Parts: sequence; C-alpha cells; structure tokens
Amino acid sequence: MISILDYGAGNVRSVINALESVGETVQLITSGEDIERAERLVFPGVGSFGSMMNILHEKQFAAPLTSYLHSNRPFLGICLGLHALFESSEEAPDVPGLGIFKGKTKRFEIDLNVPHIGWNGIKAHKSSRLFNSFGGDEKFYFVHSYYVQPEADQIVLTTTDYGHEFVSSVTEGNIFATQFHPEKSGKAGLKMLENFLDQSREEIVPASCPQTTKLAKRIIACLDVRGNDQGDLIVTKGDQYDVREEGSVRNLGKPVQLAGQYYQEGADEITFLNITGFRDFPLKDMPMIEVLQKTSEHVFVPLTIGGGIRDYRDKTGRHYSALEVASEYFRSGADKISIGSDAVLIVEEVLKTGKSTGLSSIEQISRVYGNQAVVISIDPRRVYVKSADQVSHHTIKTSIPGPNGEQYCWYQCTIKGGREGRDLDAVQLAKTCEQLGAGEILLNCIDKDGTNSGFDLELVNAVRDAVGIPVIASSGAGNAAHFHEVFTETDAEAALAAGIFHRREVPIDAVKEFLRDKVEIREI
Ligand code: 1PR
Repeated sequence: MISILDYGAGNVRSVINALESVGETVQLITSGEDIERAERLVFPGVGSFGSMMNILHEKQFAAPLTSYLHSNRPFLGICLGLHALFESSEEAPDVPGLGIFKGKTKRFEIDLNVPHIGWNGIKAHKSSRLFNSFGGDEKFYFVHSYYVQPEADQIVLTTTDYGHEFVSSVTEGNIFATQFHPEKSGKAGLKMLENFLDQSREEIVPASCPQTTKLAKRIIACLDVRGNDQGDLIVTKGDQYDVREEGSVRNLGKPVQLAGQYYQEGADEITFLNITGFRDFPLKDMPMIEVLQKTSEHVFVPLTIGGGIRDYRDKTGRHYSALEVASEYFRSGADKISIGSDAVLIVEEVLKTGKSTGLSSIEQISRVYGNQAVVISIDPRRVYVKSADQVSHHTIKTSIPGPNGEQYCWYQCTIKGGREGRDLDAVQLAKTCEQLGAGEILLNCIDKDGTNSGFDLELVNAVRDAVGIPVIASSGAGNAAHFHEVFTETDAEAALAAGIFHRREVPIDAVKEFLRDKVEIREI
C-alpha cells in the first residue's frame, strides 16, 4: 500500500496509474491523519509553488507532512514535490517552503527555451537503489521552469544539463525527490518507481552516465479523433483537413488501442485532437474523457488533449469555463491541454483592445496548472501576396512561389478546423499566446496536412524565431528523412505526425532508427 498526497491540482491520475501498473495498491491522502498513518508516501506536485504551499497549509497537510519527512519513512517527491522540500522558491518569493533541506528553487535564466520540456538524461552523483538495473543512458521526462539549488552537495542524487548543470534529484535517508516525472518517463520511469517501492534492491551507480546530458528531440504521434457517421469514436485523418473519403469519415482505428501501440513503439508523447470539439461540448457526452482515462492506464508518456477547450453555455444557460473543461481533462489523465479556435479569438480581442482580461482560457488554465500545461494548436494556411508591404501581417519571402509567381506569403490563422480564415497571422498569434501564458506551440499547416511532402520549414522557422517557448512542427511528414530535415533545418523541439503512423507507412521506431546518431533522441 502506498499513499499519494493529492492536493487537488494537476495530473495525479498518471501517478496512480503508474504505481498500479507496477503492482502497487494506492490510497489517496485526504487528511493530515492519513499522512501521519502513511507508511510510504508519494507527493506529485503540479502547478505553481505558491498555490501548492497555500493549499498544503489550508488543508492542514504541511505540519504532518513535515513530521512524516523527519521520520525517515519512504518518500518520493516529484517536480513541485521536490521544490516543496526546500526553504523558498523564486516562483513565489513570499511563500516559504517546508524547509526540510536548506536551499532554494530558482528560475532558469538561460538562452534556451523555458520551460525545459522533454526527455533529458541524468548523471548519478552517488549510488542509489533508484538506479537498480539502469545502464546510465536512460532519459526521463522533464517539464519545469524552476530548479532546486541545495546548499548541501551530499543530498544531490543526479544532475542534468540544460543551459547549465542543475540538480535533477536529491536524496537523504529514505527521502527521494526528482525534478523529472518517473510516471511519464516510459519504461525507465516505471523501473525507477519499482526501485523506490522495493527497499531491498541493491544500491548501484549506473555503469555509464553521459558526461553532458542532452535534451532529446521529441517524436509525437497525433490522433485526430471524432465520431463517425455511425456515432463511434474513431481516429481519422484528413488531407488538408478534409477527413471524408467517398462521403464517409475515414476510419483509421481506435484511439485507445492506437495510443497504446504508439507508446510501445517509442512515441515520446501522444496528442489527441477532438477535431469536432469546436461544435460539441466536451463535457456533455464524455467519450474523450473515457479515451484519456483508458489511455493513461497503460501509456506512460505525456498526453495532450485538444478540441473544444473554451467557455461554454449549455441549453439551460449553465456556464462552464474553459478551466472547468481543462480540469476535467487533467483529472482524467491529460498532462497538457491544447487550445485552437479559442486562442485565435482571444488574441484578436487582445489586439483590438490593447489589453488582456486575465480571464481568457489561456490565462486561467496556465495560472492554475502552469504554462507548460497549455499548448496552442495553430491551424494556419498560406496566403500569397505580391510584396511584403501589401498586408500588415508577418510575411516571409518564400522559396515556394504562389500560383501567380508570388514571392511572399503570410500564414493565416483559421478556426473551426480550418473552416474559417481570420485576419490574423500565425506569428502574431504565437507571440501573443506566449505573453498570455502559453507554454508550447503545436504548429500545424493546412497546406501540408496529409500531403506526405515534408514539414513547412519556412513556417516553422518564422514561428520558432518569434517565440521563446517550444515549437512542435506538425503536418506533412511522409518519411523518416522529413523528421531529420525539420530537426536540422529548424530549431523545432518536437515533430508530430499522424498519417504515416496510422497507415503504418513509417512506424515510430523506424523514424527513431533513422535519426539515431544524427539527432538526439530518446531510446526506449
Ligand atoms: O479549435 O480548440 O476546438 O481544437 C480543434 C483541434 O482539432 C485543433 O487543434 C485543430 O488543429 C484540430 N483539427 C480540427 N479539424 C481538423 C481536421 O483535420 N479536419 N485536425 C483538425 C488537425 C492536424 C494535425 C495532424 C497533422 C499531421 N489535424 O493534428 O495530425 O497535420 O498530419 P500528417 O502527419 O498526416 O500530415 P479547437
């Protein structure tokens, strides 16, 4: 039996699922007495430091948690569950931490993108049972903007490099705490959880940790999901967003089963897009919630869900906020939500009024769940112009001239799955969303979608250069070399594909095989 400290934010479901998958029985902590009684405790922190500490105090968890930690019973802190152990955090300078360890949590000030999102390695500083059966080249999933700076070197278990070397896990006695998420780190993460649970395992130092760890480029499998004409939820795939073939919605498989298959083949993340979410209210019928719940039971890499995340009023007049919709998704196993149409409308309003309200879906969700949890899915389409000054939008000189020989184009944002073009360009959208609190850009391209002709490198470079948050290149992958191309000719952090994976033309492991020794990737 293991107890999980659920203070109400983020994706506790993933941690429960991961622990259950390695054979553990899980109990949720609901009171201070539960903490006092716990024999083993996992504290998965998600969200922001200040709100986490406030909730710990409000729920009267802080004092029993502190005494639990002083009792040397087994403890595993994850992410904010690591930060909580220190004295303070730059994320909320006026809010003290638990102060179990001397030191503080600092924000990355580096030339690289922040948050640090993705799979990175670890360098062991001492022996531990957590490393049992590890070779040293395993990668783990990180997603954070802050890192801990302990005063005592003796507690450092691992460090990782991102801009500079930082402490990625600490240990003292039976306390372990990791910056990375073992529950989202595939087989290596599950193995680490098993090692934590089994106190009899031998302490080792992995044979060969890297001298410098490197963040891997991520390969993401995307599942566009919708109901077909018979009402079944299926994975479909469009050609330039048209998902119908001879009048019927193309059916490429079942969402939960395909997600499981892609996880086994080495997908670094799975994204579900409910492509008719703009017209259906996601909390009315719950199929996507069920898809997430089932998927997160056996897929231990990050899950993103998009489609229909916006404020909504139902027929009875009841108002649902985008935050409520997102919260339901997080509770069901999502790590990130992606916002498409609503982001366009929000940015249009911000540009029109010159200010943000603080109430938009992007702002509200990122405030509660952290920037890293908010992905903006952009569905742009090329619009050719004769000269750059013909429009007020961000134009590029293109190497792919338009139908009338035009040398310039801009990327028009669309809403409702490409059905409606707006007077807003993708670069402006991405920049404004970053300012509002988005943590990542999922950059689709309607012209390239389903064409197998490669990613739109010009689009990726234009958006990549404009923002400091990670960019996922999407649309057009037709072979493994296209992934190599997008990773070497742009600075995209991740590449997403759908059709080639669904049609088994190029499985994910074949993409990784091709990239091996050319581009930093995660091996499974
Ligand atoms: O607007 O917040 O409700 O979100 C709706 C979401 O659904 C958006 O993220 C939007 O991108 C997506 N979407 C809507 N309609 C479609 C469609 O295809 N008819 N799919 C759609 C978007 C694009 C990618 C695709 C890549 C890779 N699909 O997700 O997977 O282009 O494809 P490829 O590798 O086969 O080229 P909201």
